[in-house]
Amino acid sequence: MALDKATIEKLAEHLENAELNCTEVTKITNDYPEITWDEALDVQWEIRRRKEARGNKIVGLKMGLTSMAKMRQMGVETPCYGFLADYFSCPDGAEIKISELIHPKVEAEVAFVTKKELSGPGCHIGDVLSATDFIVPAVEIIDSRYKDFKFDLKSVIADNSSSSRFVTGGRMLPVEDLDLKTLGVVMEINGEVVELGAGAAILGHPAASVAMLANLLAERGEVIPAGTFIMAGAITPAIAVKAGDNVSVRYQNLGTVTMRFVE
Ligand code: OOG
Ligand code: MG
Repeated sequence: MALDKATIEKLAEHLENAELNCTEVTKITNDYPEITWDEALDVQWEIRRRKEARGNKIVGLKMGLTSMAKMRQMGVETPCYGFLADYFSCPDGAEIKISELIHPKVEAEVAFVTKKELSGPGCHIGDVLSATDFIVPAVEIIDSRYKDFKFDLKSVIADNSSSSRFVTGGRMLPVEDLDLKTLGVVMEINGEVVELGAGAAILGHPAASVAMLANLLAERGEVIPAGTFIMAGAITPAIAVKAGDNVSVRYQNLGTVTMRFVE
């Protein structure tokens, strides 16, 4: 049974309210087990529409579940995408309020900023590299609205792929000055190394993730416009944080991104 427009809108309102009010909800496939992949995306796009109608700007896109570490951690086998709203963006060294979130986790990522439009189908790594203006380090703070961070792929897609906050910092470099496959990252919390990894963890090469995003968007007649900020997905598993935690992620050649979690 296909979900009608009113149901898509109701689910979008339900999930967005969970985000805005910091309340956990049960996964939507419990009540709508028949929801399709496309309908889950309809819910995400409706949340995006609601935010834009309220005056929020969309400032970027993200891929998620692009590393084996993340797929294994969350028990899913396919990547997903989401959008980034203006108020998700935090400066380097930011104090991030735990009270505005449900059960945040941090992820070490790299972001691409494009200088040319990217469109699928058939978008590949070469297209992405030639369309990239620069690479900049980014740490994502994900915050699934689902109880205990437990979901299936359709539920997480509808929930804007757990998008919540992100911090950019370090320094940008042109893509030709980096080996994105071997790019090392070290995540430290309160001075202790908690995770480490290399760019190849993201679908073999972080640019493959951006190509996949262009190809997924093409299925809905959308493109990645020039000048888009895109996070390619976590290199390491996501780590839960609490008030008082100081997070610092060191990137090979790209500097450090830091943030502090407060009450
Ligand atoms: C889904 C979002 C995953 C990533 O980088 O893998 C994600 C989740 O695990 O809650 O952003
Ligand atoms: Mg992420």
